[in-house]
Amino acid sequence: MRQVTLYGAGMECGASQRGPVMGPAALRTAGIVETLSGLGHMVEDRGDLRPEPVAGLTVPGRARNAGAVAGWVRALKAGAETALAAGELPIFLGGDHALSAGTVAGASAHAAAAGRSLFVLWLDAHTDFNTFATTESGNLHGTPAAFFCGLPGFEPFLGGPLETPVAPERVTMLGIRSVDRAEHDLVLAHGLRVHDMREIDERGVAALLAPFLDEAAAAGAMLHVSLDVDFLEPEIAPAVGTTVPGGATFREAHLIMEMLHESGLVTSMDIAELNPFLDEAGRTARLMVDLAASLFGRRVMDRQTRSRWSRAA
Ligand code: Z70
Ligand code: MN
Ligand code: MN
Ligand code: MN
Repeated sequence: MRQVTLYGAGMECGASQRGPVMGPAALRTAGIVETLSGLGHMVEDRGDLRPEPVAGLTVPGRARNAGAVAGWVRALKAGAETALAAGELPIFLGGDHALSAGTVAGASAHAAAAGRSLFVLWLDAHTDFNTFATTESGNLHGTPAAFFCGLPGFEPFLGGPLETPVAPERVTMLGIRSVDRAEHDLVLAHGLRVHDMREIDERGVAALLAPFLDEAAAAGAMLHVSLDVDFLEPEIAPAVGTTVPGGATFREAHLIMEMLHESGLVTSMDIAELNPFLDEAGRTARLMVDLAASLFGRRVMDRQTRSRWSRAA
């Protein structure tokens, strides 16, 4: 049983299309509170966070809505730190993926204060590793991973440098199939563990994920999971602004969630990029809630075999 708290973060200023503002409401309508409560957890919906007001922010290059994004990043960083310090397992309901700049920064600040390391599992079609200098679109939802890994140039987000960046070698990305040229070189240079769809096809998600979870368990680490709707194949998850064909299947996604549950390692989570304006009668919102259910313990059969992870929930 976990103390799960939900925080709406309906930002859309980092995205190219409008609609993610409705993401938190759609996840609530799809029954996220009832579903997680039904699995035996203590679940509390803390309502929607609001961005901090940020005035007169200027950034180099072509970044769009930088002041508005900075306001959300600051509010979300503080929100994540407060929730984790209170012993909660927060789930942040997006909202565009720029929200993770704040949530992961908050989680890493908390981990540092608690003397633990933070591992990040990034489930996405995109690496979201652009900087103000490399972004081609200007959409800041393409930048959060570069921000929380401490790449230079993001000082406007917090009004100063990020004090507790995430070590890039503790970031594993799965599902990747769309990376910009300059972004690609940055990802390689910084040593993130990026597993593209080809690698999933060749080796399978379990073989890619298990060693990462083993390492996090051995380190006594905290684990933040950031799930972008576009990680999934668009035919099963159409409610997202940037659809990229060839995504993770229903079965791959559920297997990842079940392994995460079994690991007992997850300490915070984002559900990002849900755009209910593009959904088909709520099916993507319901799928995201079902995936969360698998992460929080829903299963088909009780396993007779012992879990491979010592800290299993
Ligand atoms: C592209 C950019 C992106 C999410 C699209 C796409 C980024 N690399 N991220 N959807 N979640 O514009 O920077
Ligand atoms: Mn993303
Ligand atoms: Mn994406
Ligand atoms: Mn996207």
